[in-house]
Amino acid sequence: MSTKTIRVQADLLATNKQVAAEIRRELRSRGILCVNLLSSPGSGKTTLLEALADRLKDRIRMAVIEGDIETERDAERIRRKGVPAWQITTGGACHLEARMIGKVLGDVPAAIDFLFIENVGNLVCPASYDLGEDLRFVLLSSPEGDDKPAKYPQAFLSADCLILTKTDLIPYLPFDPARAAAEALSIKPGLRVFMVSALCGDGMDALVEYLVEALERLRSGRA
Ligand SMILES: Nc1nc2c(ncn2[C@@H]2O[C@H](COP(=O)(O)OP(=O)(O)OP(=O)(O)O)[C@@H](O)[C@H]2O)c(=O)[nH]1
Ligand SMILES: [Mg+2]
Repeated sequence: MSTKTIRVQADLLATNKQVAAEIRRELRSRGILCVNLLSSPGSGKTTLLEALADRLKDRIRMAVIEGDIETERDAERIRRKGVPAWQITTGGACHLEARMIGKVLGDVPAAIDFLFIENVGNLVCPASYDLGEDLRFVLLSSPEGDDKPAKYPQAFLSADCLILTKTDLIPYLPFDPARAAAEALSIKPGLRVFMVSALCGDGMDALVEYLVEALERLRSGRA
């Protein structure tokens, strides 16, 4: 990579960081907890959000910003749950950037508790872009293999929580959740680990409890 390319990349990330900081300030002033979901395509991000919508409804208000290269499909899935959702289509870019979130932010209702951002399915590029979130979740599904944290370290290093998804499939796969968690923890000590089957509901209560506690901390200024 040439020095010029490296400089342009560094400038881009610095600008992104500034915009992300403004978004974070704005959302915190509204008392909204923002969570950025990262994973490979198909790890279960939208299914997890659908399951959260089912569990949080009548109790907690959420909204979702969806990121994909093409189609409105994920936003449509979320809207079918009665949750407001906006679709950002990047037209080829493999990650969301803070300025894209900034464009949608004005439409997000003030009276919500959680804003979830589903990043473009990709375990590499999204890790470098702060979107103004308070929490970053990295998802790893059992069919992907338990060797992925060391192969894609930045995603795990930048995350607050590791969500091991599709745990209902573990009996049929050579996937060792303890190995995946230990490898991720060796990259990012202190990472919170959850094991979830969004389809069956296993592990969802613990995740919801964690989110609600994080919201309470944010609102009491202890975030
Ligand atoms: N068995 C099982 N399948 C699941 C689970 N969660 C998601 N899936 C399936 O995995 C597939 C992909 O799920 P999505 O939620 O669309 O994955 P995604 O991460 O949002 O995918 P992209 O948006 O394309 O990156 C779907 O066929 C889901 O039904 C789970 O807990 N168990
Ligand atoms: Mg999705």
